[in-house]
Amino acid sequence: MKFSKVRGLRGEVLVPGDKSISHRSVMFGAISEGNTEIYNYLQGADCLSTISCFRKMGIEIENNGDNVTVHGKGMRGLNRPDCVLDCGNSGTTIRLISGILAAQDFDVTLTGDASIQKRPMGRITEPLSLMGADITSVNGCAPLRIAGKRLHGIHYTSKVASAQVKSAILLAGLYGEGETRVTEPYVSRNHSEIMLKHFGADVRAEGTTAIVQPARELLGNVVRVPGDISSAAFFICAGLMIPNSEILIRNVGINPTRSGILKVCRDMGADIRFLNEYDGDGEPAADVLVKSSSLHGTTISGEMIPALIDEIPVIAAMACFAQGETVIRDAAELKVKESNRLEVMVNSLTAMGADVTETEDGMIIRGGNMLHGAVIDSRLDHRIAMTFAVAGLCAEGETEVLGAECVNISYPNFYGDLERLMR
Ligand code: SPQ
Repeated sequence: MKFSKVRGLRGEVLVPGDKSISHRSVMFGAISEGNTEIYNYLQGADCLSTISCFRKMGIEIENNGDNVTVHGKGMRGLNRPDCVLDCGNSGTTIRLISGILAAQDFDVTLTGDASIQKRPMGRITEPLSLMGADITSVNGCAPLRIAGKRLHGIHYTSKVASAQVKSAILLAGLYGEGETRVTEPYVSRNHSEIMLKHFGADVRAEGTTAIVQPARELLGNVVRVPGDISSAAFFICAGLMIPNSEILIRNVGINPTRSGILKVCRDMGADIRFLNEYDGDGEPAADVLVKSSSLHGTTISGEMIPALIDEIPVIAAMACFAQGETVIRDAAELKVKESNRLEVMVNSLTAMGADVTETEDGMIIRGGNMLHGAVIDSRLDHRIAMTFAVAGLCAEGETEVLGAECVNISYPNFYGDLERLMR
């Protein structure tokens, strides 16, 4: 798909439902008693993989476009699937489901696409094994073979701040004997803690430690999924960096453990305002108004990183249009996402004429150079494809994004929504 310079982006956009919250609503609904009604469920390929896995374990799930009903069968109601569970491209699906399956009374195999088969699974198999799970992997990667076992609680200290690791352990902890604690270096997104509480589990946080008690049952509930800030990020950054732009992005989730991008943009001099703020069952949301802004460089590191980990590619592109230097540190996790997002960003921005240097755990971007069009290989990574669609709108000449269709993972209508704003 090809992109070239626009005169501005103007109008309103309603981004699709949050991917992390959508996954969790189906998973937690499936192991709850009674029905879970989900509004604004993300119809991206990753969340459809989660639905498909639970259907294969005997859970009836009605998917009527945006709204999904899960007919939960309780914590012990899953059936042994008669095939391998395919998690597609979704790290969240394979890692969180593993926490649930480790405690069932059947064996199962989980796998996914070529990218999933390269992503590290030792980060979940190690703590789950310490809880008594029986999981075998292929050199620390999928396919994962899980033989359900009786589990017990642990206090696990994770080297990485990862919501997927934390959530897998908490889910296993619901089934374990005794309390389970997970301590992270920094707090990662807390959607599991919020939603498990909403479904009746005893979960709490103490600093960077999440604590869960074993549960006898969870109760199905209503989940209203806010718009995904990781999808909104492309419009936020595009609106700020493309002159003559003004975009209102409606119903964006602004949970503080996810909304680090807003702080960083404001630190860079961005004009961003909230028009309506509201609290949706513990997951706050707002309409976000962004206007073209004169940006300057900043430093992003430490505890800020987990709150904007998936937004770093588009923030890096935006930093090319900011005056001065932007330093991104402590972001080595980007190397183990759908692609090595550090390497791909540095190489692709350099191909467009940016002044970027890769470091051990991040990059340094010296902004202010005009970018020019290039052919960019998305590596079938949805965040990379959307980042370079946006970069292509303010570069000189034409930018071609290869594998552009991979946006269907998290934002199937992305290009249509972007086009409607173009002036
Ligand atoms: O689900 P997946 O493939 O891991 O998706 C990504 C993404 O960019 O959409 C990461 F590649 O988001 C992760 C995120 O990076 C989703 C997630 C979650 O829902 O719990 C947590 C983050 O991953 P991690 O490894 O930091 O826990």
